[in-house]
Amino acid sequence: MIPRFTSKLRSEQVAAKLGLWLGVSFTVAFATGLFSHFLQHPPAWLLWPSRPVNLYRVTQGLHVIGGIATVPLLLAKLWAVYPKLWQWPPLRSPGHALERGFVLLLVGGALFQLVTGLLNIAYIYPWPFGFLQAHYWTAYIVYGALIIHVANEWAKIRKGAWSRVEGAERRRFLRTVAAACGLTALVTVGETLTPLERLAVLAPRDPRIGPQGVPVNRSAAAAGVTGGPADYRLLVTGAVRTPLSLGYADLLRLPQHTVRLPIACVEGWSVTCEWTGVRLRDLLALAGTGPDVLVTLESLERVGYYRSSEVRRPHWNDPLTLLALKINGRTLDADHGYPVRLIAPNRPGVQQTKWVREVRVS
Ligand SMILES: Nc1nc2c(c(=O)[nH]1)N[C@H]1C(S)=C(S)[C@@H](COP(=O)(O)O)O[C@H]1N2
Ligand SMILES: [Mo]
Repeated sequence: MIPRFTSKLRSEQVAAKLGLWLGVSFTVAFATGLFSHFLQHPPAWLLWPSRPVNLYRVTQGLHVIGGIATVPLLLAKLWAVYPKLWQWPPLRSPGHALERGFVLLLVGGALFQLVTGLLNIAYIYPWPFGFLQAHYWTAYIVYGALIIHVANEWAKIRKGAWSRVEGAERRRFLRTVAAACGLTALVTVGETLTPLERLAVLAPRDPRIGPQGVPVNRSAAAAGVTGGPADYRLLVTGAVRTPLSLGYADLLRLPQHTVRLPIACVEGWSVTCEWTGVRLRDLLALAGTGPDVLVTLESLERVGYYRSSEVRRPHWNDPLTLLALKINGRTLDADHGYPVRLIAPNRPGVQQTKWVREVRVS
């Protein structure tokens, strides 16, 4: 039997408004998501700039906080259009069947993106597939289906999305949804917007909790990194005139610079710290390298996705890019990459390699 839907809050206009907001949110998520992906997997010809310093912090904050805040919005939209599931006959024509197929893809894909995104930042991985691949490819499916949906519904969107909604209860309903989204953002955004950090009660990361007041994703113990500075050597190898092998004390004797840069994790949290250490470009100059080299950093960590990272010219040449020895004036904690870690502007956290052992030039 087909259920009867009696709520007066539902209307084409309400659905169109919610759809418009979702369209904006999904566009932001898609754009910032692609930015993050291609920052981490750039084609050979692509040189991302190292400035603005906080660009990645902002785009990834938008991606994650925006995604979290979209949850109430998507639920409201699904509630508003849910009676359509029961339309009869379910398929009127091949064209109608195709249209419904795309809606199914859109709804399924949108739910998939939000659920996998939320679980990922909560460090829960109850699935057999790789999060990155699945979240990345589903984004194209969802956004493609969204464009088709907008084209199919254009007449209703034009009529309903921009005009004032009829009915005081419906306007109140929409205001409530907007408030729910705003509140969700407000209690999470503190994980990246430091002045609001005390409000970040729902955020999976409190930006104040961790060794030296800075969060850690992978600890030294988890990465299997041990050993003191006595046997530590930083190697500069590859396409250099003079390969280097520097001890911890040698590094401390090189010119030290202090910079303020954020760690901006792909999971959305970020914190600005004051870092002190040796400029990567000074080290490269000491070893003698060409002007257009590619630098690969290798960590003391033996296995793990983020044990190595590439640094292209805009980043290694930036005077803010350091092989840091100190954080906020104190020797790095083992969990923050002691003895040496990379810190560079406009760069995802996963590429801020900790426990650097080798600087390989090619
Ligand atoms: N060698 C190594 N470096 C690493 C990681 C790692 O797993 N291994 N994690 C990265 C990630 S995901 C982030 S967000 C930053 C966090 O730096 P922090 O632990 O000092 O805050 O380190 C990065 N550097
Ligand atoms: Mo991260």
